[in-house]
Amino acid sequence: METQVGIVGAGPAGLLLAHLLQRAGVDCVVLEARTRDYVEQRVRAGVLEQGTVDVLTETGAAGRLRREGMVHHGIELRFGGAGHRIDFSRLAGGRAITVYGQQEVVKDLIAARLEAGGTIHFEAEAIELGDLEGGRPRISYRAGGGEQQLRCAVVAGCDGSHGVCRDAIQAGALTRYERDYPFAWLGILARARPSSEELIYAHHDRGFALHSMRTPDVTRNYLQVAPDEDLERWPDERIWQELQARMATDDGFELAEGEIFDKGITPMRSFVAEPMRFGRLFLAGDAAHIVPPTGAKGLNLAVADVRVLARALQAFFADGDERGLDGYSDRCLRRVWRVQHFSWWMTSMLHRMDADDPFEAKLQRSQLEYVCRSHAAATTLAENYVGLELEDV
Ligand code: RFL
Ligand code: PHB
Repeated sequence: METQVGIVGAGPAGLLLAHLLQRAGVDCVVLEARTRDYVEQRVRAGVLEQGTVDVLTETGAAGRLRREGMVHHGIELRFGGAGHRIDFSRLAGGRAITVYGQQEVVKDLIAARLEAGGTIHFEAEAIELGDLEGGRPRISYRAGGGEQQLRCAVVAGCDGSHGVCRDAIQAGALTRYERDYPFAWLGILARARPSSEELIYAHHDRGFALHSMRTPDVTRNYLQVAPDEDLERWPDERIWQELQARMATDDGFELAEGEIFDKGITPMRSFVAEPMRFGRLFLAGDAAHIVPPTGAKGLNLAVADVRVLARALQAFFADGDERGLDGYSDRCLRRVWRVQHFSWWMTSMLHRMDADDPFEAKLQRSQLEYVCRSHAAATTLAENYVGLELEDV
């Protein structure tokens, strides 16, 4: 098999890249290790920045998103028994976020590709990349019980944090930056109506909690837990009890409960691999970087990478212009580090850090109060949360 761009991974990064390339007349093949059903059901992020919604809208992939997505103009920070609203309309120039599940974006992008006559090879697992520094890279993959090869001019490594593309880069060519956090998130989906119109980020002595949603009948809630937490120790009653305790306010807020139909633990990690290019391989999304989910940025950062990459590839294949490809890594990394800082900052401000460090707890509380009182500090949170424009990064 041969193509112009071999895309490894059908997550948001790989699927959006295929969608943008198809519209630009660049030929590509998508290889995905899992089944279609698996990638369409995988529960992950749920907050789309304005820029993410814009690109899906401009390219005709936002029909259902426009109908079913919930536009939010603020979030609540809750601590000390009271809520404090961060108002995006006032602080972020009218930009907003849209709450719409990542797996819905994935379903929409798969449908868009198939409708446009493109294909996605599911159950096709890339195992090795070759000749990345030459003109005809090679992707070896397993499919249908045998091993096959895809030849292409460029490889897009969109295979997430556990993929093979990053590891195909020669030792010494990559620098890794990372930070682990001493906690994880236990996330649930429940058949319960949202208890607030907007997301609630709660800082509490018992640990962080987040109230989010997917539809008018389904909520998504998270609890800070130990990094090695065992799900078996969290029967539904304990989850609700803990959520109620961490979300409680002095005026008697109660979270609506319902049947829990999905439960999982998400590790918290910050990671960047630099540069995001090696020869003819370009990394995008989680393959190149991971952020802790407190800033709701992972999916949006993947989308931002791919927008830059699609433009660069279009110029390369149309005119042989390599400037976009040469600038790809530096251009993306500016946003990546801004988002890394924001995600680390939100994580550090909102979670219970070291229980034995009362000094740290006082600093956190001071920071939270300042963010809620100061127009400048609230603006910093708001403009980063809704997503910075490229020129402001
Ligand atoms: P993805 O979505 O991980 O997609 C990568 C795809 O590549 C496939 N793949 C391969 N295909 C072929 N050959 C191979 N050798 C392959 N190896 C892997 C995988 O099956 C997969 O389909 O990466 P992408 O596209 O970069 O998108 C990034 C986002 O998915 C990610 O940033 C966010 O979802 C992060 N994230 C969350 N973010 C939030 O804001 N809120 C959340 O609640 C949230 N939950 C999560 C998450 C990430 C998680 N992972 C990656 C551990 C929960 C989890 C479990
Ligand atoms: C979600 O709805 O899954 C969600 C919302 C906000 C976050 C992380 C996850 O910061």
